[in-house]
Amino acid sequence: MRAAPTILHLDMDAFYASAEQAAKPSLRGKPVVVGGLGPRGVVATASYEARRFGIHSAMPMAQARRLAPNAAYLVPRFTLYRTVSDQVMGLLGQLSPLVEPLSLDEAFVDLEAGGVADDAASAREIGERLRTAIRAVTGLTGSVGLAGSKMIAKIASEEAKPDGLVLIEPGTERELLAPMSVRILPGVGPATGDHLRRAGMTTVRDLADAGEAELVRLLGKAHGSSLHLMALGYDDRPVVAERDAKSVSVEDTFDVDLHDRVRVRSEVERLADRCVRRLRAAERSGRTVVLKVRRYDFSTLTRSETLRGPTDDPTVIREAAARLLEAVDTTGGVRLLGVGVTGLADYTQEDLFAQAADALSAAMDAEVTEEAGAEQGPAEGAEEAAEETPEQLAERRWPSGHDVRHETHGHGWVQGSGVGRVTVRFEEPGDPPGRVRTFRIDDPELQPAEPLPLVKDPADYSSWPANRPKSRSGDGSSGGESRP
Ligand code: DCP
Ligand code: MG
Repeated sequence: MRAAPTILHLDMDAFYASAEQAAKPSLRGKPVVVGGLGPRGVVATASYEARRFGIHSAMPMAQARRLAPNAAYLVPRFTLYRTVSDQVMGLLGQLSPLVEPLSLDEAFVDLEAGGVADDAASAREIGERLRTAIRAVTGLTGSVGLAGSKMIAKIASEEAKPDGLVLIEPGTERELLAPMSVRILPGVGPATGDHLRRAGMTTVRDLADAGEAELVRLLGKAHGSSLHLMALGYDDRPVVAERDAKSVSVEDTFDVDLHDRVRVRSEVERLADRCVRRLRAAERSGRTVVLKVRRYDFSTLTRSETLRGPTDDPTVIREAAARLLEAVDTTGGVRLLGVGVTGLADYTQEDLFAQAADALSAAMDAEVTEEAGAEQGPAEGAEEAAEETPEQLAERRWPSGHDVRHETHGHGWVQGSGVGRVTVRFEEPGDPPGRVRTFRIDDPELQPAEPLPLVKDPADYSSWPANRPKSRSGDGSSGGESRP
């Protein structure tokens, strides 16, 4: 625990939904639900407008549709969210070498280690400037918590939501936590929460009063002791940067489950390459390659292979991941894939001969895979189409919410599709709401398109935070209020 509130926790507000609202001007201020639209679909997130109807993450999509039939329902677009996430993480990386990302939209930053804050006043100023920078660069809002520990900083950012900043002065943690539900503490899920409630403990104060011995009796040694420390506001965990982490991993959830084995293989390859880029950026190498597969039924398995020595060689890691995939049955469909490297070291100690041999065989394999991929893609599509209804065909070809480009009308997004028809709204980020037009689903002038940047002409934050960037497009005024 430190004496100054220099641990920062950032969490973007309604992240996927806000990104969609920024991309689609007509959805600003409207209920938007992002998630799986199929029969097994669940809500990934809902805009704050949709949350007023009671919609929240992990709710079945069918239930959300009953609660808010008129909300916009969109499938996730992970490429867009990752681009925004990279921009946000880039800004954080300029504040401190110690940035610990927890997910696409969430990270801890050690401001003291970055030399940008050493007391409450300087921490608050950096927190506000960060919120301004995020808004200027991404067009989205994020909430900031500042405290003397990770646990309290995370609770603070939750209190700050949406679009705010909360700073908790060190020394006041216990008092702050006391009236809160036990569920606020990390590691207390619904089951532990129930267990504690049956023992008469609902608030953090109850836990602190119960004492360590009682909590250990209820929950076991490890969990009981750590919960007792947390109830007292005590949390000494350091912010761990990727370069000091024990592992580096990347993963992707797919908009629709992958069935085609060739596609699954090529996705694993792509993830392996992305993992290597992260590994190299952190100047690390690792010895154990891990493959993670979540199947259509949410069953998740991980497989790992340990190499002779640490490596950061893309072909070696790609090959290991591919071997691990061979042992996994993916016939029912794949929802998520991940590739990671653990057992990290700061150096590479590779059997050079083995590496060269691996590289050669991988290069030969890569050619084969590419050819097979080119053949397989359309064939599989055609096979599936035979079993699809016209509505499903239209939805698969033109997924709701995806970007399109029309030769005459310009950039737009799919608002919906039905039998033989697709409805497109033509608008771009930063524009006023645009007009809707309907086309035949095979209109040759209509093509799928890549997402556009959410901010057309972003301010230059490359030397941030040392110098304030020149004021441009609203920068300099803090977006939204901050609470004490
Ligand atoms: N997410 C998901 N499934 C979940 C929870 C979240 O796919 N069960 C995705 C969608 C979210 C993103 O992760 O936009 C970030 O998760 P958060 O918990 O931070 O939720 P939001 O950013 O959407 O909202 P909040 O403003 O409460 O942070
Ligand atoms: Mg969030």
